[in-house]
Amino acid sequence: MSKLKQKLAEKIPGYRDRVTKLMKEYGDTVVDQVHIRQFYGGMRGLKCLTTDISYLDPEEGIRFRGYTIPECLEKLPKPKGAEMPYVEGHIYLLLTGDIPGESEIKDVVEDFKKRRRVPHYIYDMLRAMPRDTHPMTMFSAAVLALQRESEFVPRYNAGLSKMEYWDPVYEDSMNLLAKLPEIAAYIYRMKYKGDTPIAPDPDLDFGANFAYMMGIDHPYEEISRLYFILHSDHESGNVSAHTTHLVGSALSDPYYSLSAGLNGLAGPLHGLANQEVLRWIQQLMHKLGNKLPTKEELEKFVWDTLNSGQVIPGYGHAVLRKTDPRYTAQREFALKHLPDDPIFKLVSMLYEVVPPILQKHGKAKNPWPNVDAHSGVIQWHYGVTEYDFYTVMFGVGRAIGVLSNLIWDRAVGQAIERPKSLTTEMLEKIAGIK
Ligand code: HAX
Repeated sequence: MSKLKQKLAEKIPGYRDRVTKLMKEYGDTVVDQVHIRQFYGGMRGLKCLTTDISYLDPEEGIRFRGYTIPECLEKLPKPKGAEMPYVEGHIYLLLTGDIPGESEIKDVVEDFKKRRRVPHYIYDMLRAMPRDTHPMTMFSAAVLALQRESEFVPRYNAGLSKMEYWDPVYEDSMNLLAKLPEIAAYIYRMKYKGDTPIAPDPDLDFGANFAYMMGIDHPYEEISRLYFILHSDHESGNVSAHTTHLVGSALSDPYYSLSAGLNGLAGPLHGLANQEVLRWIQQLMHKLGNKLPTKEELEKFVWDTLNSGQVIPGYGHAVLRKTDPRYTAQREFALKHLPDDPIFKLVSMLYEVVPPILQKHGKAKNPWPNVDAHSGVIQWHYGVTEYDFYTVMFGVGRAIGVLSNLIWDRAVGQAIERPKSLTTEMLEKIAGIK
């Protein structure tokens, strides 16, 4: 058994005891109230989910297992000479709550290498799809097609005890996570680089192997590690996390669950916003004959977007009320590695121009940039100009968080999700209208 799985096996009984105590002794304690606006307003703010893997404070942003992004980047072990930590170490942290040491890291890296091989039928299936299919459709379809590899399904069918569910869900999740960089890079090289996939390098870690298979040189492996870590988790109420959790609650295995979550990530209000940001910026550059706009030109473009009834992509958030620290982490990387990039300069100008306009516009509760406002510019700088691919990379990262959550869901015996609906007439009666 790997050190990571061993650690999980040690931690699960203590968590189960805490959950059992809460459920048995405090099950009727009131946590929140439901308001009519939340029935139609996407249940915004309703406290009815639980996760110990990350917590999103509206003012401070995300903490992974209690650690801020700068703390994670500083404390997690790094490959020799690298600027960014091992993605494998972040997986260890999300799953166990502990910062791994050198021997734990080596163990996870080696375990992932053993799980990497992608069955050939996945490539056959991807190749059979029309090449202009959106890469998120390809990515999600590949995850779904891998479902025949599930270890959860045969073990469940053989009569698995509920206490053991987490074990095959762990195996499926690790097998799946280890394969995602190769599937993503394969889609990229097949679709955009003249069908020239690059075989993985068995000696490289998760982030470096992805950069290698993308065919992009140093420091792209650093941005890959940063990108996957930053996008991994954002509490459990966002669409990709909640969908994965919901589908998994029916005991659909991790392949079904993650594929569903990725389909939610593919929406323009969620993960697809990173592609929308670059498309929007390109429209602007095109309009101005590829020169940097003046502040006035930029302000006009932002107002034109708003006045035509569209949202400003990369700005606003359902929970956050400050600049997203995932934006800031990417901005710091850009300031160090690509300070003179013209699109970075434009993204920086937008950071000055958009918030006051959104405040004046008066609708968005959060006028500040989110993660998606910055992810595209760095990718563009290193040659990944095919912006419809950006959400796939978000998906590789997001899989880390949602699958970690799924393992813990099964470990603590989370029930099938089934909230209750009311009719509009019932709500009118409750409101005293009828
Ligand atoms: N531009 C223009 N209007 C905006 C806006 C923006 N960036 N953000 C919010 N608003 C508008 C909303 O459309 C809404 O208008 P209506 O009342 O007419 O419906 C109003 O302001 C109130 O919305 P809100 O309460 O501030 O925001 P929500 O919680 O409803 O939605 C969103 C949060 C992220 C979906 C929203 O801010 C948005 O559409 N942003 C642009 C798209 C985007 O960047 N999405 C990525 C978010 C991060 C993420 O999940 N990444 O994966």
